[in-house]
Amino acid sequence: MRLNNLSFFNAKSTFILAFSAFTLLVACRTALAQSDLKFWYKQPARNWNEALPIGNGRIGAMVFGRVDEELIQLNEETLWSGGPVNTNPNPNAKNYLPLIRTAIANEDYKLAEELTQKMQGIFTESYEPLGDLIIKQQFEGQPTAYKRDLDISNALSSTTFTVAGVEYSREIFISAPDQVMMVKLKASKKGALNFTAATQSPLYYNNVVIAQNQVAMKGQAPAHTDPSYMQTMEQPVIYNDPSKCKGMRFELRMKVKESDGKTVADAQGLHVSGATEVVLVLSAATSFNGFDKCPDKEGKDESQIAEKYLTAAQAKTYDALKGDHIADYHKFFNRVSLVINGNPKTELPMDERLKAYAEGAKDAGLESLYFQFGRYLLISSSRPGGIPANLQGIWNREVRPPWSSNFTTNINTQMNYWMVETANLPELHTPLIALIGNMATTGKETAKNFYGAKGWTLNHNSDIWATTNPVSGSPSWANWPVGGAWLCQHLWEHYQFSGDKEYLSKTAYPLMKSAAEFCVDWLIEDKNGKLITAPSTTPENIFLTEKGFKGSVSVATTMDMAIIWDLFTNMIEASERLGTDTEFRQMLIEKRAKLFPMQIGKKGNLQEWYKDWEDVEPEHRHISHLFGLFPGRQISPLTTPKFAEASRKTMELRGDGGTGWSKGWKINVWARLLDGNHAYKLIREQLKLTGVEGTNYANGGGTYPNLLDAHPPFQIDGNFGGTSGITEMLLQSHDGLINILPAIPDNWTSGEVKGMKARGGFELDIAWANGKITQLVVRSKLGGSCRIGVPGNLKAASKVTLKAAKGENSNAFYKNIQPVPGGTAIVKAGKVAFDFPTEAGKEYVFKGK
Ligand code: FUC
Repeated sequence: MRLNNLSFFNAKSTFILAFSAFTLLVACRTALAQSDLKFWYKQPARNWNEALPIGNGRIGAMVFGRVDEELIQLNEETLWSGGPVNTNPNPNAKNYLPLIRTAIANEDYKLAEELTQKMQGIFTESYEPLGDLIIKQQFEGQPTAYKRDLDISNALSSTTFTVAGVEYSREIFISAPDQVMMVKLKASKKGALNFTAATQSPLYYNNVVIAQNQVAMKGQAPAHTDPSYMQTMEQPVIYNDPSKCKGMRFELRMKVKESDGKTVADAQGLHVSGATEVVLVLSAATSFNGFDKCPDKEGKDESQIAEKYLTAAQAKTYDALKGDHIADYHKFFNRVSLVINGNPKTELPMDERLKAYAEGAKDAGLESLYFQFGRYLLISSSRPGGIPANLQGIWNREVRPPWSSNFTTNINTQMNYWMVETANLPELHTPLIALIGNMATTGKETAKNFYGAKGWTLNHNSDIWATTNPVSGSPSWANWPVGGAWLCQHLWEHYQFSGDKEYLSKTAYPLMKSAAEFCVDWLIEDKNGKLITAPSTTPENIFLTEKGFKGSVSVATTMDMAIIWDLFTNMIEASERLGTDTEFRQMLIEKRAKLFPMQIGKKGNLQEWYKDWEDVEPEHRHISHLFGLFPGRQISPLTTPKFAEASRKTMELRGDGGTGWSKGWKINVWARLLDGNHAYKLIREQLKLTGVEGTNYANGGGTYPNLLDAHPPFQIDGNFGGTSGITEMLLQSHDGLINILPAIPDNWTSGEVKGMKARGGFELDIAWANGKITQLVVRSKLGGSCRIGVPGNLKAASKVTLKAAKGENSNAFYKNIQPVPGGTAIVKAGKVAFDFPTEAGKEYVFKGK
């Protein structure tokens, strides 16, 4: 609904602000540095959940920091089982569609469930580990003064200890510009370094000597790996596909780059003796050559690629490699800094710090570190030209990892990227965008073969081969063809933040349009003329009918309709922005108006199903029906207060429990409900130290000693979701204005965040104290009117007229969504909304008053 008057914002007058708009190109900003971004431990990692992750997007490592047998577990992001996907594994699938629809129309949900299972295909493949680097070092005596740390402000890991009066150190990093992993070992006494560096893999492999100071580990990935939850009598991991179209090759190279000692190489590894300082360099590659190429016979020459990186690194000094690595990392990391309550310092190692926090200690520094750790992890696992961060980012040690360590697209993959634009890392979005492009290719086949529909579709998970079909298993998760439509939100948001029209027209729009075409075909009319999806599920929840049947297949789940509403709305705006496709746009406007509507249930909650059924598991970890509130924009306390209130009720009924990513999601939702204190409560719960290994839903959630999120098991989405939640507490820009500090908890009495992004190409620095802005800086990349909602009043600084916000936001990126009277939460928070004009490339400074 549109309104001409924003008087409820409580903005009384027009403010003419004095001075100093100065031109400053956003790109040329001084690097921001945030201290306190190193965390450490007094002892080596006892298990994987204590080891520390490093990575350059492609190569990943978990550093255990062990003294006499250092373990560094390695990954390469393209190393997956399998090969190009069969897009028609179940040619009969679509024949069941009319039968399912009849069963649902007859309200025979049992039959519908059974028939829906016939519309299923094959499982995805698995992300595989590369292997281990083991450094065996001989010592006489026990280590003292042990310390290992991870410095996320420089992406460096180090381990130091003393044995028999000799200080030893190891410094490790993985460089993106040079595509190598560097390990520098040092001893304080001349000639005291004696070690063997060996490599091994849980996959098929063979170690060979390349030169006196260089070895290679050559291996092959499985042709197929069954998901870990599949229990059949058959071989779960199969090697050697005779067609050479499955099972990629890989190679790891390791070389002594610099040493003042002696090196000998054999099949056991590199043996170094009598050295004081040694630099090892490692490189890795696979034969993966694209989602649609046979990885063996059409594969890349992995050996040549690994060799090329090693040779290039040889020409540079260790210090030059390190300097370039840090400079490259800073380019991303230093764009955003966050200080909460002054980031109070602590002397505690991370495991003890987490324990103290779980026991109730205040540690705002840990909260801001956790925010930055999410950014660190994404920079380390998702680089342009590469593969997106999977369920474990790029860090996996198992041949059959939990849920195949794949791309689970009914929440998890999207959660990985929720913060990428707001936390100023837009380039890191591109691997996901590229994968969406691949999914659209296979997804067109899935749309045709499984649904007899146009366009492209994706179900609840995928892999490096861009699998899109419904996998086998319970329809509650397997049959869910709106995964592609959801991912299209990422295509749109990448434009919303950058304003890059060429990207919108060439990349995003065609993919969005094709996904919308699928949805148009997939929707059918119900007897009242509403458009519904059928069959329809809502991940991964089960309803209980009046007759006591427990099922998952019905029609028009709230999430289905919300995702389609989101895609249609984004498409409508995209075609307006591009000035194209008038007829298609009109058709979408008409269809959107007929979508089965959101409903409020008898408990005052937002209904999850088309009927007001009970949940079999009322505290289920998924909160799919709240898609419209987050990550969507159909519901907001400002624009649809009634549905926002129903969403709040739903959240109360679901409770604050849940596994790792579920809590991450809930932080975002409470922030969107503008309830900072509730969001904060969940941050504290998410940071609760856990040692729980294995899969455990009941006792779920928490953070491992290495700061990685526990589903359990480890799943990286919770980390990224947590970072996103904090961004949503600091800044929102989805519902008609830039809402500054929309959900600051009482505990964050003061703070400063720099470099956050808002839609329409704005970048903001926000400083606050006692719930009021002290300084606000807005940098405009694209120009245009800027509408801000701020707690308290603003005064002076730039030569710009600050007017009370009125009527429609004229900025194209904020059009079509207008606050309504009754959308009062912002007023309750004492907010004032202003408009001011901006010019591209200029910076505007305001002070609180
Ligand atoms: C979804 C979740 C599971 C798990 C899996 C990877 O299916 O429901 O809990 O996180 O993704």
